[in-house]
Amino acid sequence: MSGSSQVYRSSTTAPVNIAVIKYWGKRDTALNLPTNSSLSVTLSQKSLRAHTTASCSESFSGPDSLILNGEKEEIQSSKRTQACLKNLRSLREQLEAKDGSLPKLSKLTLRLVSANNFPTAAGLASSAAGFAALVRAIADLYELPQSPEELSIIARQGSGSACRSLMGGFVAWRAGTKEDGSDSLAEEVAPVSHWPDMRALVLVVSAEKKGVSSTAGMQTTVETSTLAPARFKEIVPRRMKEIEKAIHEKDFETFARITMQDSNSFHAICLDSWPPIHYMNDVSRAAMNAVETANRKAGKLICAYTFDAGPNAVIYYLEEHTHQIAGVFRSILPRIPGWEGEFGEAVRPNEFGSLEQKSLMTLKAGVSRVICTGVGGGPEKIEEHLVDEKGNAVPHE
Ligand code: 2P0
Repeated sequence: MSGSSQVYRSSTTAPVNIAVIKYWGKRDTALNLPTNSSLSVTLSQKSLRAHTTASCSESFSGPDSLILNGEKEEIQSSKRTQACLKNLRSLREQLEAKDGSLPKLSKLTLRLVSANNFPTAAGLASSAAGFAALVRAIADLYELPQSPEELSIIARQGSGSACRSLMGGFVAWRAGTKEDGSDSLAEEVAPVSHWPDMRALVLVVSAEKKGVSSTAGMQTTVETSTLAPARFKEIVPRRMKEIEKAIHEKDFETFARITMQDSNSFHAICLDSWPPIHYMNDVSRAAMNAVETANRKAGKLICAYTFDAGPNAVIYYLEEHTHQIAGVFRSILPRIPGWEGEFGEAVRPNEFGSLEQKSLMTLKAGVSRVICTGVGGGPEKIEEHLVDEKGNAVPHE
């Protein structure tokens, strides 16, 4: 193919990340600059991923477009998406200005097509994987030389937590201090290979779209919570140091304690906001109870719960404790979907969890699926395109 009909394409997949030190609060809402640093575990893309194709061509006309899970998204009015596109185009323009032989892709209409393999807005950080995939795919299409850290500054403007999905393993988002946000970026703390036996069991409590959006909730907290300033200034900076050390030393007990403390601290400042923000429900508390029971039975911390802006539980544990943790949940929830797949198949039901009856019944009634997964790698370039050679979106499955 040549000339004006050529369709340039690049595709990538990007992972979901689940924070163990939570981002909750912005010091700048336009640039998505956070009130504190945060740290997450990147989850395996075998279970959860966004897949995005970025394409451009002289034969495309009209404004840039995005199709997400088969539906056209309105991106012209989305300041966040526009900020990402503007930054990426400007980096491409710089390359084109330096090397006149490069095709002027920065001038062409972008057609973006994306699909998640999990429900959007189910409280599973779909915006993180989505913006990470979008930025990575366009950066590859434009053949940008920028590092994942540099691209994380762009993804952050799409959605704060997205900056942490540009890398695998254990990832810190440094809050930074500059007003322009140029030092508010993600950094790999340790790769997957450092602690590959880290597992995560997600209990999906609700696949409904969530009530209070993160963006609105964070603003309410920053403006009204009396507990939040201490969290931003003292508690999180201390915990970041402690948990990074725990990760480097593969000290699971410290990792687990801080993870649970920080989830509770985040939900405490939500409850301390006015009007108060509730994300956890009875099913979440039953999951907490199950984690505490497993830890008590083991006589040490072998698992840790964490909850985001919704009722779903994420439980971290090491592979060697699969039977004591995932096994107990499998025996309580044998028939719900999600036990198939690489990590889940290895889980045998364990009937000796000794969970009290009330929590048991609450979990049985309230958990709709599990996602049995583990720590995974960063975005991957793939040749499976969601836009065909002629520039048409491939129909959504
Ligand atoms: C986190 N969450 O660290 C925290 C914990 C939810 C609870 O990042 O407004 O979708 O797009 O920057 O990233 C969810 O907030 O918010 C989030 P925006 P985002 O994972």
